[in-house]
Amino acid sequence: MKTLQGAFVGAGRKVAIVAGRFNDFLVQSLIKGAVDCLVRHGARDDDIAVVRVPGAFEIPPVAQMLAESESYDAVVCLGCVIRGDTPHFEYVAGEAAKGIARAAATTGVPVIFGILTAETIEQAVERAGTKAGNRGADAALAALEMIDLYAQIRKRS
Ligand code: INI
Repeated sequence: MKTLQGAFVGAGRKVAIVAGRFNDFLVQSLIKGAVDCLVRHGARDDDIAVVRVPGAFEIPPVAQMLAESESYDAVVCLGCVIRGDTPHFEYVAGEAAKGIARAAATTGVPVIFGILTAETIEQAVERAGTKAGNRGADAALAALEMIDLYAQIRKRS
């Protein structure tokens, strides 16, 4: 039996991070966690680009452009959507998830979903670098793993 799985190699990897500005207090922590994770795995700070967009709804088209640019090995999408009193949350989070999945499926470049979707601000805070970890760092790690996995699969086919 052969098991294929990606290694966490940061050296030489070029990664774009697309981050919403909405709920910026929390998104800043996600960006910090993602950059810290990439650099600690060997990526060069100069090889990481952070691209800011207004909110999570705007992340997919920009992620798609970056993935198609052939300048990055992976695109990490970061944002924070918190449920309010209206159905707005469903539209924003739903479109972000669908668009990111589409970008990943159509470009052949790993496009990673690192958007926090939370019922409350407290839940979001817990996942942005406090007691439930940092979703930005998790997303960066997933990006490194997927870059390496894609390379292995391409080499074999
Ligand atoms: N954008 C977010 O990233 N998070 C949210 O919680 C949010 N809410 O709740 O409204 C949000 N809305 C803005 C949206 O992403 C777009 O920027 C806006 O609708 C303009 O297209």
